[in-house]
Amino acid sequence: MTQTKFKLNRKALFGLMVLAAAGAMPVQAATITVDPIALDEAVDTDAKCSLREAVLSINTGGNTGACVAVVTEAYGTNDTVTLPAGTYNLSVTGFDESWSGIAPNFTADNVPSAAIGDIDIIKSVRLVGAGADATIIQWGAAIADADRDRIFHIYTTAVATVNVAIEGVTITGGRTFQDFIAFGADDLASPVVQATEYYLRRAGGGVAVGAAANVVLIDPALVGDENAAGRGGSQRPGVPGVPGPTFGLTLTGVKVQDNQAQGDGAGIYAGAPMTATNVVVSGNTSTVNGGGIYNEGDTSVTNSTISGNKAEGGGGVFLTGTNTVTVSGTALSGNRAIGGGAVSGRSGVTINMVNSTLSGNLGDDVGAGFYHQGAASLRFVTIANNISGADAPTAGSGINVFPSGAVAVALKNVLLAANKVGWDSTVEPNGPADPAALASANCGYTGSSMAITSSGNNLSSDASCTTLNLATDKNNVDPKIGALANNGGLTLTHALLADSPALSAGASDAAVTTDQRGQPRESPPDIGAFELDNITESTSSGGGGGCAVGVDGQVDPVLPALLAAALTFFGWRRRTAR
Ligand SMILES: [Ca+2]
Ligand SMILES: [Ca+2]
Ligand SMILES: [Ca+2]
Ligand SMILES: [Ca+2]
Repeated sequence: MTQTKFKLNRKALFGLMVLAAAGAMPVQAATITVDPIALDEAVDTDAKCSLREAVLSINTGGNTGACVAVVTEAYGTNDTVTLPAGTYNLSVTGFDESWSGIAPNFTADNVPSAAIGDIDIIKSVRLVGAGADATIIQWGAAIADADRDRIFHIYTTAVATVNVAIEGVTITGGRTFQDFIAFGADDLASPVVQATEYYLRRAGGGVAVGAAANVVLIDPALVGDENAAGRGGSQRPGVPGVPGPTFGLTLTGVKVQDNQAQGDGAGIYAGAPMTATNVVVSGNTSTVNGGGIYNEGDTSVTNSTISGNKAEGGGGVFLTGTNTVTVSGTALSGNRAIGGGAVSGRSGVTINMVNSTLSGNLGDDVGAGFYHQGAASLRFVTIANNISGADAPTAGSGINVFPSGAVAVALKNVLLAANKVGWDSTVEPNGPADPAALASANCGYTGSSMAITSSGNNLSSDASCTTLNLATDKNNVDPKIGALANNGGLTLTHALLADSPALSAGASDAAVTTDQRGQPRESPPDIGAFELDNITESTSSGGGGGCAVGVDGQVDPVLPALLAAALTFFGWRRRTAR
């Protein structure tokens, strides 16, 4: 401002008076920029601001160590931590989740501390990286697996609302373990008299939202994830009727890769609503449920890839609680679980899936593709080449329902191709050498009824989808699709070949104007997640290149590598007495 005289009109003068009455110039939310070469430390020794020190600044609302928000800024809600390109190696070990009590009344104690182990975030904040391939957050190579913790934990009981946004980073190498607490009573129901065991189980290998530790009681005479009874500690934030703070997680342009959990949700444990956009969740391994994502909130996953994750239930995603989950523009491929290779949903969850592909997932027992107990709507979805065991004679591999009450999975413009059952993973642990020799079961059910309904214009390569029987449905027809490939867009798709019966055989849906790749839908549209444009339909010999996948079901080329990675999983368990 110059020193020359100026006139104030009455309106401007009033404005200044209001500002003066407020006591100060408006202050901005704080922004901290982390130094990529700073040591991971909670107490400053290097005069540089580390990620841990930055989050401690946000949590405490004051400059910590060498982290300084500029003077016109004040800590409050929605502060920002900027993470320039670099690799951020965590090295401060220690666990802030433990247990207390005397058998049988153990409870989990969850005291979030960003000073040790996982980076605990207890205030609303944005973490902004320079892009997932540029900003990497991981445990340092010198830190042994057993000393690692997850990467980020969003939880507190001290603040009413915590909304965290993470953008443009990779989160990798996180670990959570279960700790042995004590032996319980003898299990008299077991044919072999055997003591039950108490464990503290920690969820969320990469990112956890909510109280992610709980005490479980396990009967060693049994196997499987149903063999665990929770005992306190697993508060479910954001669930109606459950008091406590509410949390929200927004992930944009984030990769969550190669994390492990001896608990639910190896990649992401979302005990709260989550919005995930342009996210890659891959190579994560859980010994319980939710290899990629364990979700218990009203969540949306958009334009994302969920691949090569493993778990006991829900290799790609495990969905539970009472909420609605929307999946669009997303590929789920090469995930593996005992039940629900790509998707496993519980009865309270309504799933809306559109413009998405489930391909090449494995279910050692059942439901390699879409395995659900609740209501769902699938529109413009392609479900192909998923392979299951032979858990039940009526079970399906592409879609398997086990309805709880009067719910159904409704299909419209859905393409089902070469989903197989009958694989014996005890004989062929890497997946079947010859999928074409297995029985085809695009649709099926566990229990008493096929709760799959048609809203029209579906196509199945076999005759197993007996309830897809409207005039516009096509059964036992070779869909003529390409292998899972990059056909443009952000995610992998199965292109339609030029002579596919799915071409122009769909019904227009005003809410769906593009395909999975973002290409415009035509009128009438094609069935499935991929739209072949009319010009290509009439002039080309194929949609997106690659070899065709016939009705006999060739394994996708990406599958063998994913299967090899899966092998290291099932023996991966640790038990620690202390
Ligand atoms: Ca420092
Ligand atoms: Ca923690
Ligand atoms: Ca911590
Ligand atoms: Ca078309």
